Amino acid sequence: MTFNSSILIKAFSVGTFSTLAILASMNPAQAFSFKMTSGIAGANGELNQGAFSEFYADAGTTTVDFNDGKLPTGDAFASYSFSSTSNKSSVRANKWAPTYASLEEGDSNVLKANKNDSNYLAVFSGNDVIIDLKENLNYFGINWGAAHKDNTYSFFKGDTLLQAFSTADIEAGGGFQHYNTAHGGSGMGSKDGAQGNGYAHFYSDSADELFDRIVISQFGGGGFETDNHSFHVGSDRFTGFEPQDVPEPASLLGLAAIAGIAAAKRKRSQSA
Ligand SMILES: [Ca+2]
Ligand SMILES: [Ca+2]
Repeated sequence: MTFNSSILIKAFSVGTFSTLAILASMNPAQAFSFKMTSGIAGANGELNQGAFSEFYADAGTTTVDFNDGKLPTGDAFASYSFSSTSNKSSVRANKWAPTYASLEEGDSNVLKANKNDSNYLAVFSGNDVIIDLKENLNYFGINWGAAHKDNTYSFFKGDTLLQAFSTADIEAGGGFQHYNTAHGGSGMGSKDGAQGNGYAHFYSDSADELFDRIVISQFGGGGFETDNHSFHVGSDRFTGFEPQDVPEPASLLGLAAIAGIAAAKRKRSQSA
């Protein structure tokens, strides 16, 4: 069975306020925090593999770099699957790959995006990627690149949606770490004709927000490009950063995105 999120969003946008009230109750305040950083270069100093998490070498951390051209499935610690068989979303390599930026030689103020030559994950509308984890996590980090409006992450514990984040949350939180001038871009997630990139960290502020499933979605045009996913197991809050307040996902489209994901999950449950 295929799932068309755009139809659901359209239906939702003319929907009822009672639906909004239900969604609000699904989204407890300040469940998670996020932080955008530069990330770090590859383990041997490689600049052309995108950005990695500053925590990737820590105990209890698993990192997926997609460099073998496939998604980990089956018994993998992080098992990836698609919400539909449309084949729009995939592991690939091209100029849109998320980038790591280093300081321009001889200039301590100018960040230069280094082209990522490796495979990465691209997600498109109607073909979500679902990541099921073997254990509870308190941290998920990604090199987020070529940002578009409504790139969306949703964090679940079992079937309960804990929180979702989209491009608008990053913009509200200060924007992306750098804007890659190697290719054009406009609209949310872009600045001065260049698209946002950086290493985004999402983490639990308490033991009540541990998660074991992540859904990666794009709503609308453009793709959602990411690389170097890092997962950290935990039984309490993530201690790598101090807790901080995060703006609630405020836009109607943000809520519609959550509704679409919830509906997709119900469909999967029914067909399972
Ligand atoms: Ca890669
Ligand atoms: Ca994109």
